[in-house]
Amino acid sequence: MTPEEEAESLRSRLEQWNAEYYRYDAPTVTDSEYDRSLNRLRDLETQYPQLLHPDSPTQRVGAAPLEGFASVTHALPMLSLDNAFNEADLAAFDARVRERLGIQEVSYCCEPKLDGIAVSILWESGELRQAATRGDGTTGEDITMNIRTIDCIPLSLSGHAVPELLEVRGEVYMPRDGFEKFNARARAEGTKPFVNPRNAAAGSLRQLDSRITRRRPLAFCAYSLGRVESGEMLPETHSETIKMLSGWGIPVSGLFQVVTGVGACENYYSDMAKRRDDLAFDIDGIVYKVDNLAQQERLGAVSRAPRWAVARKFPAQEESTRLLDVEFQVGRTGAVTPVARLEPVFVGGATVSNATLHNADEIERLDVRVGDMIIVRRAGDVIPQVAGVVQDQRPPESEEIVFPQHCPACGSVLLRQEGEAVWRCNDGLLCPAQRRGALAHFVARRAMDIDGMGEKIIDQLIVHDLVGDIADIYALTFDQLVSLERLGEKSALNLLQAIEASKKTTLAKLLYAIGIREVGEVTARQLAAYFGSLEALAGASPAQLLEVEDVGPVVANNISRFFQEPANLAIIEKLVNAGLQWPAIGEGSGDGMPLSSQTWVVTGKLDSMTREDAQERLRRLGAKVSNSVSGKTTCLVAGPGAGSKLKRAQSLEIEIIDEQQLLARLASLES
Ligand code: D41
Repeated sequence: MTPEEEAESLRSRLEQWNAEYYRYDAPTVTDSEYDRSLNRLRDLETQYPQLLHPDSPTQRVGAAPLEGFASVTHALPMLSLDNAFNEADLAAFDARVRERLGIQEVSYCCEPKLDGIAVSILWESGELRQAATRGDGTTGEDITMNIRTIDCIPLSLSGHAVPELLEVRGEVYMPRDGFEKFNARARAEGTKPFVNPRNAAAGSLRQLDSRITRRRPLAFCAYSLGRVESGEMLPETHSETIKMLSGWGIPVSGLFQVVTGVGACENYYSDMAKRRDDLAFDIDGIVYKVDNLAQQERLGAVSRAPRWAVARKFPAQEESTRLLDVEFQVGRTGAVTPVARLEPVFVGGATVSNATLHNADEIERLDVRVGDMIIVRRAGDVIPQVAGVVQDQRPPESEEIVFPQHCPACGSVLLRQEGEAVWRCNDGLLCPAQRRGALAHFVARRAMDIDGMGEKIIDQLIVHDLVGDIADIYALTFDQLVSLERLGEKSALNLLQAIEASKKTTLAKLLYAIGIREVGEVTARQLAAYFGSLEALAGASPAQLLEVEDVGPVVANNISRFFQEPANLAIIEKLVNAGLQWPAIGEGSGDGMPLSSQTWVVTGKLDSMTREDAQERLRRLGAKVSNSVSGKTTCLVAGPGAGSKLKRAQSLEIEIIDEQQLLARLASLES
């Protein structure tokens, strides 16, 4: 291939991918593959300047507006960001900045690069007037109605000296939990899930009907100023500007940090790379900005990107690899999940060789076959999943994936309930796979916390028929345990001790551990607090169950059916006879505890313990722990990374403490 031919082929491929990415929210390649091709084209164009076309994909970003939205011309263009792909690129950026400014060391504002959609929002006299997508940087689409539906964006600004006209640029994104919930619902209802949170945000903003956008869990984070008219003197640095915006009620990242020198920039990068998985939203890198605005001015911009900013990307969270095979796993509720076996690939900081395909509908929706090149996505602590198929790389020998009609573990016929996407084995504890899942769930740390009973031991207990149900764990003897492979006398004794210790538990933990379908930890706690005793819960009518916070008709029905099933009642009786006990939760039992009648919220990252541990310790002191800040909140514990909850607590003037203060209080109260 001549350089001309290669450039031409790269150009048309990139155009195609670009259109798919920006206009239809349906990427067929990974970002890293896109970047590789774009870089190759850029290299060719640098080497052979005669190959450079004005309409080359290297010369623009985004695509022209779609029909249906009015277009908006940005008074100040919305610039794009240059990329630094490694430490050397970043060092070169810093060297250029220092040379142009003629100074030894530069202060940079480091901020996470949110993986969302860039928008511009305009407030006039403090009222939200207009919002537009970035589009091609010069012209975007009027999405005012859609932006107005996003809860965290203030419709009117508050605070001191709000300018007559204020235009703010920022990123609209979908936090991970909202994305997971949205997709889980889409999968259960058999509608189309989104490939990743970025596409979800793009697709949501592109709705012509803003009532649809309203139902999407979107958020916003400001990253720079656009036009400003009148008002008081503006700050001299980018970081002060961001703080000023925050003071008017506009959401900003709590994670930015001003540092001096490129070494400190690297430290920030590795720090955030480590914390990336714990954040509530996807970030795809770090943006470094010269903090001093006068220095920014002197540096200026070249071809639509400022010379004073650069984005350093993290390793990709999506990669393409080969689908080698599909296996079907049976979970503790009997749900059959197709699991993709993959050619191992490094993605999102780990080597991945398995990914979920969710269910039969998803296989059909993706139109995936064994042998295909697929796109695997791994973000945060979410299970890796097959997010797409590279259809034009399908090999001729690819094979259709046939969903089984019988349970791969016990052979019983699989059934699918009306309106559900999931096929299930309905043999309950008669199915070894379900028995295994039930046991693993029961002994887990957050359930009965039986240390030392790992999957290998559980498998052996099932194979040797030593446990039929979860209650049989309490009848295990020393002789039975030492007879298992790879379990010495010492380990067997330790395991027996752990089993014994687990008998002292709480009602909430027991309710979670027995595995009522869709009763997670939070619901279990609410049920325990509401009913106070197992007897009261077991005798509750569906109507009474619906009174409990978060319990809807489906969960109420699951609970009430669970306690009508004689086999379940027999297991509970066996557990009680084995000596399981939990403190009674009498009426007003919280009284007299140091934090009773208080409501606490914990947000952001903690260093010395997990958020869950902090919540547990607060609960033990009698506090009610909630996930959202409201007028009823007594105190907010905010670690680094706290976002909207912190803002809300500030605006409601609720007490806010950090981890050190929390530790001090716990220490004084826990005696
Ligand atoms: O978080 C982001 N995605 C982000 C994007 C950010 N933190 N800062 C940004 N800063 C800029 C400049 C320097 C041009 C004001 C950006 C973007 N631009 C940007 N986002 C999409 C295109 C450009």
